[in-house]
Amino acid sequence: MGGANGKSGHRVWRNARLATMADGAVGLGIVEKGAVAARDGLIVYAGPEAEIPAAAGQGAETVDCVGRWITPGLIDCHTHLVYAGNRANEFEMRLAGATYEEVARAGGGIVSSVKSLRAASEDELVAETLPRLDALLAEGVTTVEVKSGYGLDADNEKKSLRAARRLADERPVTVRTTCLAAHALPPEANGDKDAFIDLIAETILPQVAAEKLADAVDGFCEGIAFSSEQMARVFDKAKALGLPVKLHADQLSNLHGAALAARYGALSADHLEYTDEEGAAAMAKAGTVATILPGAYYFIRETKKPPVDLFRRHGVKMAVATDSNPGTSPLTSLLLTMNMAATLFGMTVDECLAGVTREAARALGLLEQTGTLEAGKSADLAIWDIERPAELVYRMGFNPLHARIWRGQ
Ligand code: DI6
Ligand code: FE
Repeated sequence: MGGANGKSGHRVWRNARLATMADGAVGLGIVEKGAVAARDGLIVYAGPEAEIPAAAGQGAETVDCVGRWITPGLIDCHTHLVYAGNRANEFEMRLAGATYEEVARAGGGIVSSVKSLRAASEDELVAETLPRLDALLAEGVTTVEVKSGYGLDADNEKKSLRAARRLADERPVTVRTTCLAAHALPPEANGDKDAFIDLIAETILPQVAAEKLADAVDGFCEGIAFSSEQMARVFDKAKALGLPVKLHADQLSNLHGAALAARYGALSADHLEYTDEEGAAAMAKAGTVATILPGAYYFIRETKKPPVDLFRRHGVKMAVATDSNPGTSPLTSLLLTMNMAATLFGMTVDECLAGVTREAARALGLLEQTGTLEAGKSADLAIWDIERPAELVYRMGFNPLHARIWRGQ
């Protein structure tokens, strides 16, 4: 490699069509005859090729895109990518008519993933996760969020988060980690949810924070998991430790998780099938992003859809993510996820594309760094063999990615 000036760190992609996704731009922020220039991993120019400043273009290595489309690199802002084994057996049991209770009694559910994760070494976790990460990257993902939540004790939560951090050493991708210790009750808690919340607040979160293993704290606020009062205790601790929060909210019932998340200024509230108008209004006021997760809705054959129209009316920003996990969304395609968000929930092409770029960056608190094609941001790009952006949402099981650029490379 190496450019005309002998440095590989200065490049221009020219003869391209851009969907800049810039905040405030009309629609996708389309530039028909566009160019993107990057220096030392940062975008120094994105706009009409005819207007590229001399300083941004001169001496750069030039890439002719031959009219291809460039979007920001995709961002999967909600995954449980680090786990061991899988739950295909449960899937088969459910297909044969078994109920959730029967699956759980046969040792299934989140607890079966906890058992597998605890038995796996950190190296094994990294090795098992890489193929899933590679599937995401193959479709242009440049930033991925990864949650813990299958460890459920201090050592195993930390092991998961360390494995997640190591993914960024193994592949050219930005990884954001989230501590989801409040995901489920581990067997050794003997049904005592409050005592487990104490363990999270007094032991797990302080250790995770001290070792800087998490960028945010999440929880599962649900009848089958934790109440809003219990989640509030976790969030109080997260705030005290200086960590932003997110929440699995209102997925299977309305425990007013969206409002709780908003009250804590959460970066995002996720799922939201049962969120009501009060919750949507609170999220809008707090600037909390609604993360829409159609994979789980599809896979567990939910019937209640998230109120996307309510979010539109209140001006709540919507992200779209895979929720990649072994139990309810064994999905590693953001392209298919966009198709599901459009087909199942009526999201528009523009909303889907914003949901996996700009709004996903916002949901991770990374909007200053990535998510749009704008000067000053990381040169994270996806270059596509398509004629129009709608093709990225329209196709199922086809990958038109031509190239993926992470931090200019
Ligand atoms: N909501 C979900 O759908 C998943 N976690 C969560 O908080 C379920 C994860 C699993 O079953 O392994
Ligand atoms: Fe999830």
